[in-house]
Amino acid sequence: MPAINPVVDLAADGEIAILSVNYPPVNALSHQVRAGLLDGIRTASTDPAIKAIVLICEGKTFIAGADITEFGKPMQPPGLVEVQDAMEAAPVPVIAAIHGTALGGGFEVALCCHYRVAVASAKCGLPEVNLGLLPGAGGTQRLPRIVGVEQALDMVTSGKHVDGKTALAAGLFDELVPEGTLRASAIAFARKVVAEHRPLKRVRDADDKLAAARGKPEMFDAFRKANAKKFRGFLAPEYNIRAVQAAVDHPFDAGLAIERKLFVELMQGTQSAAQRYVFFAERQVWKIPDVPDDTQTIPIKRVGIIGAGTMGGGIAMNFANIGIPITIVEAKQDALDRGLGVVRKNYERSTKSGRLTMADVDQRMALFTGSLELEALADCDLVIEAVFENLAIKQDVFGKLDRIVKQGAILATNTSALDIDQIATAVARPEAVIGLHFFSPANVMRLVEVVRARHTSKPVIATSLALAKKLGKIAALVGVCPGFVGNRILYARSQQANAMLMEGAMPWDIDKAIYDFGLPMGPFAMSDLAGLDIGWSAERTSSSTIREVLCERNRRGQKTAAGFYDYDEQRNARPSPVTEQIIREFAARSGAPQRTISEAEILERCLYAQINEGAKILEEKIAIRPSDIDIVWINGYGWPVYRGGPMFYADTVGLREVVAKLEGYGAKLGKDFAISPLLRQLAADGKRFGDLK
Ligand code: 3H9
Repeated sequence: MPAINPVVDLAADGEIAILSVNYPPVNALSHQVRAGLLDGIRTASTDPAIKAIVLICEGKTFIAGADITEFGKPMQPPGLVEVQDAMEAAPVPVIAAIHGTALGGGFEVALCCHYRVAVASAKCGLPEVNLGLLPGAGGTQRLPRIVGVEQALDMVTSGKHVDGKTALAAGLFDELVPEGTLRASAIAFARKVVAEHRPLKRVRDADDKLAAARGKPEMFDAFRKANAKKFRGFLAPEYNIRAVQAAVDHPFDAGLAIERKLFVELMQGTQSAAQRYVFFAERQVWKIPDVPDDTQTIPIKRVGIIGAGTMGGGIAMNFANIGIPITIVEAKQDALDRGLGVVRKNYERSTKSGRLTMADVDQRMALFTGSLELEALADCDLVIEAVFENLAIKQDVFGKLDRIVKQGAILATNTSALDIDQIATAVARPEAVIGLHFFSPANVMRLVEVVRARHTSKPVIATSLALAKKLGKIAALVGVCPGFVGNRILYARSQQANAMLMEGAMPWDIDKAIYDFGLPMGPFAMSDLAGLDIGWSAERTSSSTIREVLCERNRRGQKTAAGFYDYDEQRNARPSPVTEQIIREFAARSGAPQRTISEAEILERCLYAQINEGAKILEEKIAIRPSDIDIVWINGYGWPVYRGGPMFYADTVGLREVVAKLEGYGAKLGKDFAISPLLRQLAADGKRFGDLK
């Protein structure tokens, strides 16, 4: 039998045709793959010698979905549905042989095969929701016909990958076969189907699982309600729900037509464009132009952490989770005991949700060695300092580490504010110094800013990034400047938020605008959560800022049940008349005229100031690319994924509009506010941040 085209091959093993796809890296359904599959199915189905067809993939995975790089471009025929129809209507059984991940369009192709066999390590799923889409090739119609409505809703709105065993139990796979034998086992399975004259099972014809859900629309509303918080702001989950509902309410082809219409709507919208952009941004962020993939890395067998406080303990947990032993150093025994106690408690909490067993907890705790001496860190391959944010103290620690820790080790600081080049002056090996800025709580938050100092070596960078990946984090490589990328942009927003308090807005007005835009909380709620007294001291307080006055009145945030807001016992916030009065008095003293500030102005001043700061960060080469800034803000500060990050958002608004608005706010932005020359230039040229390559 002939090779169909460079990426699809058709061969025969006796009376069984083998249609195989070989399109690295993930066998995505590009135009050539679709064309090859269609040709292959047609050729094999019209060959009288062929009794069954096995569809299998080369490389590390079964088809992982539509080719996302083709989205947004004109579709070249054949469409996927044409391919699927040919499979489903084939006169001989078609068997999908699955390894790796059968995802999205790939799984939808498998659902058009009459049978599915898989190795146990294979997974399947419909992750389109994560791209702001829904399965647009019959997935929302076929899936509930196999697993029922409840499980289908869960799968399409979470996008989760289902493991082989679960898929077998749910009827998504017909048989699991031994690892490494997929091709032979699938051929044997095909022979069995032929010998036993098994029927050509078409998922589209199944109805019993749907019948059970008919006349129960409340099921869908209950699902929406239960997940309202998770789905807030996102269009795709709701569209997925409607598509599954169409499977229940309509015959197959009518349901398919509804699915298509909903799919096209999502595909044309900004949310999906943003989420697809983020998909690629998350992969690009690891690529560092001057640190090639083959850069040598340093084996990390033991990690040292200095400081067993919230940050140190949280950071250490990440390493324990992947089995790396940790030596944790504190100045005093009681602080060390307290820190390790908190770590254990955090782990024990995970046993309640069933994520860990007590044996897991013990195993992880056994990886910790506590010490009161920096000398205990001598053999560590990586030391992360997480002590008090004070340059002199950190320099002192690094000076000592330089004398103690073996050569070749990485000396990292978790500072979020200090100049790492200054810290590096304390050692004779500045090439070993790097910033690893974890976000709090460090065992939960995905983001790590990896901060490259002036002399940081490439192996130290490559090792830090590889390690972050192993920890399950997402890391952005950034340069040294006050606040690095994330906090510097946060500061730009805070300045505007604080300025607006003086002009007549209340904290809750500003927070509401930011929350409704899609962030998990606004700047003032965030300050209350973090504690208003960070960096504040009762001895040195001067009543010169609203924040100071709040602290002086023991309004230090959530922990004192009062800050910008008042809190009840469940920590529910409500606007505070006390805070309002403090702000009004401050504003009166400042002489600033009071006015009503619109939600639009709140958003524009906060967000455009962030965009402007992002542009400066790019100018100064503190971030490598705009999408890295977006990754930082999505993963570190909860910027809504469906708006793609501040820089992507700026492109959707239009940079001319951003500059025009900033100019319009002029004096209100503050005396030091300057519009970034890069932002101005891009706007003048009619360009986007996305054009910066
Ligand atoms: C869909 O199917 C719509 C249909 O319902 C309807 C159609 C009508 N296309 O992640 P990795 C690239 S929507 C193009 O690092 P891993 C990726 O960019 C789709 N390219 O590997 C990267 O490129 P580079 C539904 C893709 O082993 C390289 O492959 N499917 C695609 O960690 C390696 O990727 C999905 O959403 C694609 N579909 O993980 C699945 N997928 O090397 C999306 C990947 O240049 N993919 N690339 O940076 C994944 O979840 C993971 O890639 C996978 C492998 C789990 C497969």
